[in-house]
Amino acid sequence: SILIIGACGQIGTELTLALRNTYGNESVIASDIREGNENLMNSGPFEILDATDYDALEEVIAYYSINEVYLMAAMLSATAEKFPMRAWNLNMNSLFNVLNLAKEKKIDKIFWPSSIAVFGPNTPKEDTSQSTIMEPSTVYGISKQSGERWCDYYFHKYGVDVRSIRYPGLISWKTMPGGGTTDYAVEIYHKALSEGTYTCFLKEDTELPMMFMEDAIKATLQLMDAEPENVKVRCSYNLSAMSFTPAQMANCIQKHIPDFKISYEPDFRQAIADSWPGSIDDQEARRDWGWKAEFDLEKTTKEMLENLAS
Ligand code: VAH
Repeated sequence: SILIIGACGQIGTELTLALRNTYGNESVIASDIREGNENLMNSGPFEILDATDYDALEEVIAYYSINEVYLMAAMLSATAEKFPMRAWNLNMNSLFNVLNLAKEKKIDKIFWPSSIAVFGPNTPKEDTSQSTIMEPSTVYGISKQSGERWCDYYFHKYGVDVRSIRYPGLISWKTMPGGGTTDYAVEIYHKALSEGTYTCFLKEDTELPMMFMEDAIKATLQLMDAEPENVKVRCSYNLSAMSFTPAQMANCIQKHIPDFKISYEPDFRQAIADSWPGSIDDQEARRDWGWKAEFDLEKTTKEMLENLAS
């Protein structure tokens, strides 16, 4: 059976529901440091679990005969800048726990999320390639870059089948993001509907790679279902769907809500966003396991506004 660690987070919640739809509720165990939303809590087994507690994790793995783990627990970029050592502890020790359980053959397969945050200020910013200069300047980015190196090491040294995706900013209507720099791209839709205005914490011309959650979940399941020999990248796959600026997003929303107004008050998250690429080249994911995005900004905006308004 499958264990999702961090099942109550922005990705974890939707991943849990998608996995339960695919494999059946009882085969997918959700776990997190706190309880999740009603939909998640009522759809299958749940365990309170601290991802940094090796013994507790080993117990859950044994109790439910877990053979696959999705490790979605992490502290994201903005919050990690406020609590560097707590972020490092959570992001790294949770990963070591899962990698070591797999090394001991107690888990067969792992999914672990990386991020475009692994790229830094001197990474080429347009169509950023899979292997390029990578000097992340955020705690979160350093933890994701280190995590990628460890995943690659455990695969080559111990044969651990760990698979990973460098997610762009993710946009969903079912869950709220928590402590990220791309969170404006979710908040803007809620505010457009509730107040007709939004004050954006990034500058209007800040271009960032983004993806609708449905595409991100589809990619995750596609990568996990791929034949092992086709998974040629074992640090983490670049993945791309769309790139846009807050101004472009506001224009797209105004096609649906003509009176919507946006203003800009950049905060500390501007420096984080400025260190990341504007667009990503994901040719390896397309080559190795047939990746293809469905949602562009227009389709995403339509989906978000329709579902949030209903
Ligand atoms: C963050 N949403 O903002 C996450 C993600 C690429 C961004 O890593 O930190």
